[in-house]
Amino acid sequence: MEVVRRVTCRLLAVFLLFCCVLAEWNTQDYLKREHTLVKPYSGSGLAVPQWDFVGTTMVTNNFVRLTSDHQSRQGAIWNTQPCMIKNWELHVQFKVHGSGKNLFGDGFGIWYTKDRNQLGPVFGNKDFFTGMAILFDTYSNHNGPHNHEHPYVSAMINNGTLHYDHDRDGTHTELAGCEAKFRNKDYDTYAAIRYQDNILKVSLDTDGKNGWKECFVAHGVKLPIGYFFGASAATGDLADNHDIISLKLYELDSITKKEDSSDYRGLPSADFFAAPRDHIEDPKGAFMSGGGWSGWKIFIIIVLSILGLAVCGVVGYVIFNKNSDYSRKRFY
Ligand SMILES: *[C@@H]1O[C@H](CO)[C@@H](O)[C@H](O)[C@H]1NC(C)=O
Ligand SMILES: [Ca+2]
Repeated sequence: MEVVRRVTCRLLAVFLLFCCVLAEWNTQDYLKREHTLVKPYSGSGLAVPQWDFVGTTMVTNNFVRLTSDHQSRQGAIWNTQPCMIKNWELHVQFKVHGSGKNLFGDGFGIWYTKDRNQLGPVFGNKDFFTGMAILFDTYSNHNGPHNHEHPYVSAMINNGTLHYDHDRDGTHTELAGCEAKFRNKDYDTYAAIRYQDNILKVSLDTDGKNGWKECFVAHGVKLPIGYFFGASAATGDLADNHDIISLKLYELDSITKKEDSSDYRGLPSADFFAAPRDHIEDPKGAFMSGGGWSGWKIFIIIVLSILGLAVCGVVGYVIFNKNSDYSRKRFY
């Protein structure tokens, strides 16, 4: 049995290595470097390639701090390259933390907008923006009864005419949202923003379970190509450290394939609000799960199946030989 074990282990090791290489190859293939911010941040010199820093933002070796835990700060980072990809998923690793136990704020935003580098009152970005905001609001400005707790994650689509109303926590302009306790965690916290076939889906990994949990889905969201990704944060009377650890943009395939050849160039808009639905646990790396059966996925499944069969075959063969050894022993 020693031989069986050794051969099986070795084969399994090769098999796993192969899987890892494939997985890595996939992810890297779809990762768009020009819209991605990962450690180490600075290239040669102090500048961070493809990203602008405005306001109170500062870079360290391990994080980009949009605001520190001090009052009245505004900071942002903006991608210098417009996004010409139609379907994408942005993975954000962030950390919001500070000394405040009950009083902290205000939160941060992830942006896909026409304008960039303009500081302002909407979590550090300008008001009356044109594009999409995913807002991570940690402080409840609402004095009346609440229909949700804070921190609260929500989306807002704007064609430049809507005002974000802090006094109502943006509730009357929000597309959809969910509560999420993402602050002061000692594990890593992530958000995934997927925009595919005019469907916006935000998932969170903020429970330390290494898995995506759906925050909301909104249908009929129209965003043009050519806008910019950014992240901003603000503190007011209340403060927090708002850190971005990484931003990774993956290109997705269209599932419906019904898209016309022309790219959408109109104003951002949203048809209707998402119906409330139950939270679904997605495996980590969810950006691959919703992509339909594209060619490379089928190819990988075939390769893995063949490898799996080969492993079974070899193990079976070795065991069979062992058994015939035993039967031979019995006869002679
Ligand atoms: C902009 O959005 C507002 C609110 O959704 C809407 O009433 C208005 O018609 C839009 N304007 C344009 C030019 O699309
Ligand atoms: Ca608020």
